[in-house]
Amino acid sequence: MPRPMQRSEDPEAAFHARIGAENLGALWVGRRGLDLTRPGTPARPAVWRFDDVRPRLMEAGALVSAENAFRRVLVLQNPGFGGAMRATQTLYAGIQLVLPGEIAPCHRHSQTAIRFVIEGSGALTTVDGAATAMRPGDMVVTPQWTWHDHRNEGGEPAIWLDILDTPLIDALDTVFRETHRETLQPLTRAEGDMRPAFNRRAASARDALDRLARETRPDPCLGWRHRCDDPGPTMAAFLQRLPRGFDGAPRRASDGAVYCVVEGAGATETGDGTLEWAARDVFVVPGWCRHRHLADNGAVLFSVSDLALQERLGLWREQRWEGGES
Ligand code: GTQ
Repeated sequence: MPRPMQRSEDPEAAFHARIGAENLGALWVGRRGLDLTRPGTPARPAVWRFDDVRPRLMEAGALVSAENAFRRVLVLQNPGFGGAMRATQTLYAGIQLVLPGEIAPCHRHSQTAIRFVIEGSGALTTVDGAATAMRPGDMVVTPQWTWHDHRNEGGEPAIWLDILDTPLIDALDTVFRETHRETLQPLTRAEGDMRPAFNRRAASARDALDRLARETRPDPCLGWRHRCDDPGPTMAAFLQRLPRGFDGAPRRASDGAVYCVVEGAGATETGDGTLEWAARDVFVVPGWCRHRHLADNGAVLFSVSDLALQERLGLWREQRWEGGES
């Protein structure tokens, strides 16, 4: 009877072991069994319900001040990344709390930040010397390397969703960050001086969306979707209306997205479970994940993805199943 072959006697295994020590690897082995026809993001469809997150945020509020935490944020960690600070492969998302009278100190960084205001009307963000009020539904952009601080001058907690391109900028090894010598930067300009405008008021995006809904037919997969002016070189932001009774056609796109539910309730079906969501919840649809939206009573969704960068690189793809075929 032949002896079972020992590892050391298998010339290929011995080869791999030897070259591994020389920082070499065999491509045909590393790829074995992988589906190389499509991206394989570890990101999973996920939802964070505001009613679950808010009490945790208030606990955090009792534990640490905004100033001591620097940013008092609960990070939305996609379960596919094992506790890493990623909502998708390229986007970071977190829910930030600034209590009445508090300050989140001034700093700047090479990432672009988008804030979508969920609760409270008393907060202000200052971006490069110009202050803007943050009201529910507003999208406030902090362009890369602009000084920014937040303060709450009102009487209620201010809560917003932060979306940053941190995992993307980190992948390029280009994360830089600087703290301002003062907690609050001096105000040097009127809000309107900022070009391009860094606060895309909720009302103006809603006007654009309403116009779309009046003048066009809803897209079978997306309903009506308005693309806001790109908040920077990497990310795109959308405001989208799913009409009453929406029973969307399946679609997938190479840009994974973080959604915040502005109004209404509904569900998003994926091959990896159904996400049920309502106003103020946040959910993630990973890149190239086939999904469809449902909204019996209609809904309005805000979303952000890395579409702007994918377009610049000529990489963006989309696939739709509009004819009802599977
Ligand atoms: O408000 O500047 O959620 O720098 C993460 C990093 C918020 C901010 C975050 C940040 C900020």
